[in-house]
Amino acid sequence: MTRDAQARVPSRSCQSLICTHRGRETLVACGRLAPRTRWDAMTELTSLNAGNGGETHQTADDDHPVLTTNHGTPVSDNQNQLKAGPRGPVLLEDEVYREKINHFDHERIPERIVHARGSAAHGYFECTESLADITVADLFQRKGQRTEVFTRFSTVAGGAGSIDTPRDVRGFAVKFYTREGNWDLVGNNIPVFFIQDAIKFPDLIHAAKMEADRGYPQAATAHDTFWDFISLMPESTHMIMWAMSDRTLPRTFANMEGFGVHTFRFINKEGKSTFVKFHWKPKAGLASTIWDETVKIAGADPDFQRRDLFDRIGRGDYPTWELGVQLFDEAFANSQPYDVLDATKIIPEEVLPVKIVGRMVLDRYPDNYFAETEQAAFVPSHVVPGIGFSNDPLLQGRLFSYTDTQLSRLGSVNFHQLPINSAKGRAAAAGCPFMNQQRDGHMQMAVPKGRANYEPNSLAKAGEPGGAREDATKGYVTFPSEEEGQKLRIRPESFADHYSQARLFFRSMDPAEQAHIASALVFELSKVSLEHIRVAMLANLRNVDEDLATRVADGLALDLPPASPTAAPVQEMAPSPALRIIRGPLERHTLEGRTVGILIADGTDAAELKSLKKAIKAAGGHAMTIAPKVGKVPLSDGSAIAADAQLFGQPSVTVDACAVVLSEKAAGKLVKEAAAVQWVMDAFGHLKAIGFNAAAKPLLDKAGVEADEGVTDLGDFVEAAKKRYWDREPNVRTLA
Ligand code: HDD
Repeated sequence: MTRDAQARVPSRSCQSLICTHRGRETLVACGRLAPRTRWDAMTELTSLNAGNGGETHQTADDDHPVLTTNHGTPVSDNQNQLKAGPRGPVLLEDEVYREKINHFDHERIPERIVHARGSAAHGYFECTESLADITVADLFQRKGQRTEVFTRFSTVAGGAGSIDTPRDVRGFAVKFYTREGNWDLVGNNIPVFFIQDAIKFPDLIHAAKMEADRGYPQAATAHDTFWDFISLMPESTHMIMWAMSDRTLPRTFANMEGFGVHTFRFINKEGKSTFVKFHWKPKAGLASTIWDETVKIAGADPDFQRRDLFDRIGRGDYPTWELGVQLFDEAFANSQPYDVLDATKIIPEEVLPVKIVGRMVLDRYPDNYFAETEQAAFVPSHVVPGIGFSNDPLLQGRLFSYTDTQLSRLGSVNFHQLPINSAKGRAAAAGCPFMNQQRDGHMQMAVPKGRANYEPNSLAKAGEPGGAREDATKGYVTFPSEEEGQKLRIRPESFADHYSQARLFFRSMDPAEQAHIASALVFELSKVSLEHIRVAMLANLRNVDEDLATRVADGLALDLPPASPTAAPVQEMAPSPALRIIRGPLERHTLEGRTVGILIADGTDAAELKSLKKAIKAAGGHAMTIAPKVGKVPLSDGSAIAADAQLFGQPSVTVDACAVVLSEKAAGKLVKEAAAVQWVMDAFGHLKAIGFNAAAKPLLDKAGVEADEGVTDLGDFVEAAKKRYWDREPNVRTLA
């Protein structure tokens, strides 16, 4: 009898009671509860619920401490509300129930207005090259010095419950718990931004997120309001080139670069300032997905990237990045054909090389998503001695916004006391995360002793604690840059060039990447319902590159409009091959950290499977067996293994390379199984290596796999599996 059925059974004359004991249910015999007095009945209920009659009941024991309320009162029954009689009304005095539900009702906090969907991990930063002559920042002083970090990756536009793989910029926020306080480097996986001045940020985000009246699209940028805003903000054109490129389709978090975006300052012990731009370079290399693959991943596994982060850390394949800096002075800045204070510009690496000064290893995932990932507050104005800001107006605007948003998100000026935000590097070094005379406020966790809640005071002279004092020698010193000028709301002329670097980016790309950009623009603008917006975008694209504009116009079946007017002449800049993913300096041909899916079924050759798995492991890869039935796959030698995943739940989009190892009989069956045919077809269409044994050939034929360099027998497969086959692309899809 189900619980529902039982609950309906009791009649007035024959009461039955359901007790839940460790998830099991017992029907208490009718008649046993005939109450003598209310108190007797309560006592009896309690004893019944507390495990009479040999029923297993949850009790505090060596494995389980005593359950208590939030105020520490031990709880005797966590299964039933307090009632007046077994079938009577619930009593208001039930504090155990009220406290539990009251807490539950308030479990959610407002999600981040942007970057709501994210995943994070703990790790460390290690200085590999001292920067002691450039900055006093403690974490860069000594080679080998380690600093704890917490790093959160995010999408920008979607809500917390959206998907991991929309076409979107990814946040790349690092909190360094240095011995001199927390430094938050709150960057993205793209080195430029949409706008030059922070006052436009609310407009950008309103236009990018779901449309105000209809509440969709979630996470996607392919819609009217986004492209309307972009078409009217030519300064966003460089960022749009990046956003339409494969950069916004990262394979995993571990395969992304990160950038501080703005120009910052380092300040050394002589008080000298050096401008700096920060770069994170992934050890696993840059890798992206193909649009069709991305769309399918979103359906197959909306949590693909956060799962990968956890899996990698679980396997010991710790995501690792090198930290690089571009260092320059005022003279260099003045010699460039753009303004280093303009966040829509890069300094090409070919012009100013990136110097590697450290590495970050993420080796521990959070214990609790809410307490750590959700409550982490990243605040770009949180810097430490030796690090300062430039006058970039986007950066300056950000310095206000982030503290402000934490007040509504986390609800208190004391958000710095939450464990994830607490300055634990300083606590370890100086014995205390913070020392000052700020007091009280919502959710104050500290219990400061004494009366020194003001400064200066002379209480120490009377033997009382006097509290902390400033220290002009060790404290944070702002770089004393000289500033003067009229108060104006104006954009400098040096910010007027909106197209030269967009052109630089597009022309630096590999032809395959250029085709992806053109195709992405066609896709996105095809989803725009207002034709004048498409036309306005085409007019802007003509200033980037005629060929690009023509390809997009052709894909939209529109005539090319005249180019839009430019505020400054478009300059020809030398291409920067360092910007490429495909055939670029960070493309890695390797199996390290990557997953190879092996499709197996009844009768798969045990020896072939064993040697393939061994070879994948030897190459640093992770082998995942995938079968129509997950529990038990009988192999050719009479043995059987459990598969790692089931065919329908693990389409080939979720793995990096694909092997098919089947018996003739199983292949004969699988040619009639759409999921198996699609598994192979997608692997081919997504330009992945496919290794197969002879018996699997009919499945490859059914999937339309054509012979090429990436389609091999099992012997050559592991080597072939280390890369994607970009040359195959024109054979499998039409690109703009
Ligand atoms: Fe921002 C969050 C990155 C411009 C206002 N931003 C946020 C996060 C990242 C960035 C990675 C998520 C941090 C986390 O994981 O909690 N934002 C950037 C970059 C920008 C940028 C790289 C330009 C270079 N942002 C920007 C501007 C403003 C904001 C110009 C406002 C003037 N950003 C916010 C915010 C958020 C935020 C509303 C939302 C949640 C939060 O701060 O803590 O305040």
